[in-house]
Amino acid sequence: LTLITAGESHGPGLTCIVDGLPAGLELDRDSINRDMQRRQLGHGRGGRMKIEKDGAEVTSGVRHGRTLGSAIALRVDNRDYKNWEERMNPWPVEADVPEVHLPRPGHADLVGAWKYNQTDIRNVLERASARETAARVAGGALCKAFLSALGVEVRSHVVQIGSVHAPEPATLTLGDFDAIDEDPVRCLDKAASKAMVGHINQQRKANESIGGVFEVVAFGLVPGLGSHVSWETRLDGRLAMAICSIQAVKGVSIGDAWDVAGRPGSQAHDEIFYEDEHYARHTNHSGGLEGGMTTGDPLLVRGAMKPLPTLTKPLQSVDIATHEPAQALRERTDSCTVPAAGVVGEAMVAHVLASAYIDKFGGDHIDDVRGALDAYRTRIGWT
Ligand code: EPS
Repeated sequence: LTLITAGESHGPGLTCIVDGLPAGLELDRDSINRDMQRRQLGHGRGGRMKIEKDGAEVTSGVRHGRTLGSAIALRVDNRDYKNWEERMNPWPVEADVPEVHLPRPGHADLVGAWKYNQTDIRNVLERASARETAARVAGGALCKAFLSALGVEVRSHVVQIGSVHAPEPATLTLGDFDAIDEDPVRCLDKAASKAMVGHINQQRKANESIGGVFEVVAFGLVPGLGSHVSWETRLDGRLAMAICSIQAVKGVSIGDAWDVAGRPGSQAHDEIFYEDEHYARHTNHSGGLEGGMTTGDPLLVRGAMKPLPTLTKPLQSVDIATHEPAQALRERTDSCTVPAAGVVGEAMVAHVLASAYIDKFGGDHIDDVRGALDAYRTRIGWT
């Protein structure tokens, strides 16, 4: 299942192509657009989000609300393009467009300019921008629709913003997430949420940007997605890549990862029981993955996001045209995007899981996938 994106932050628009979904899958336009809007939410967003009202237009691969089995293309317009038509026009313009020469520490600016032989950093930063995640979320919404049809639901929440941590919930259920998007930082704990909002306000006033940690949770997975037999089919690795590929994410963890590293083995694993003719676990330290395969328990994946590299009080840098010391590029920016990154994390996890279902159950039509899944569930007694 491939998901590719194209598009620059202030160009005419973004495109996502998803290829490999079975035919006959029912899609709902509103739920795709709901995800597009959820990605725009969160306390700490900047001026750009007042301009964009994201929605995804399907231009191929779908007819009368059902997939055709062919590649699906989604178009997301950049409303802001009207303010950037000269600077970002795909074709030559009369106007004299100034180049950007001041790389931001922490951004792709400097290395991208070296690597792609650019004198104008804008030729790098436009694609490196996290605006690209709007296209991922559009494609991810299709993966989520496929997973939903197989009984899998993917959610996310924020567990840390800057120095403020939410208390660790003992267990999570799907119902816990019903009102998550109504919270200003998409946090499940009200007191922590309030402290997070306060922290963002305080740091923003100090011209700082703020990072944090989000968690993606998937419910309803069948055991045995992914595989232990070769490194590239281990689901832990695929999820880590998917999460770490999100702009500004520097770390990923699965289950109690960093905590179990410091515990003795007797407190690190999930003991196996047989109750009411079913296998059962009373803990989920593994985050729903053993041997690179899903266990059938909720999948728990976290992404750690660094503070955004565009600062309203810029850091020390160098002008790449003159090599003179200078302050880094100062652009309009968000101060905190961890709540939005959680929504992007859902899309990325949904893509990895949808791929794993297709790898295991194949199917040109959604009914074939369901048939193969049901037969497997019956065989392993997972009912
Ligand atoms: C971004 C900078 C800001 C963000 C943008 C990512 O945009 P601008 O430079 O236009 O103010 O708002 O994110 C989005 C536009 C988005 O849709 O998420 C950056 O430099 O990465």
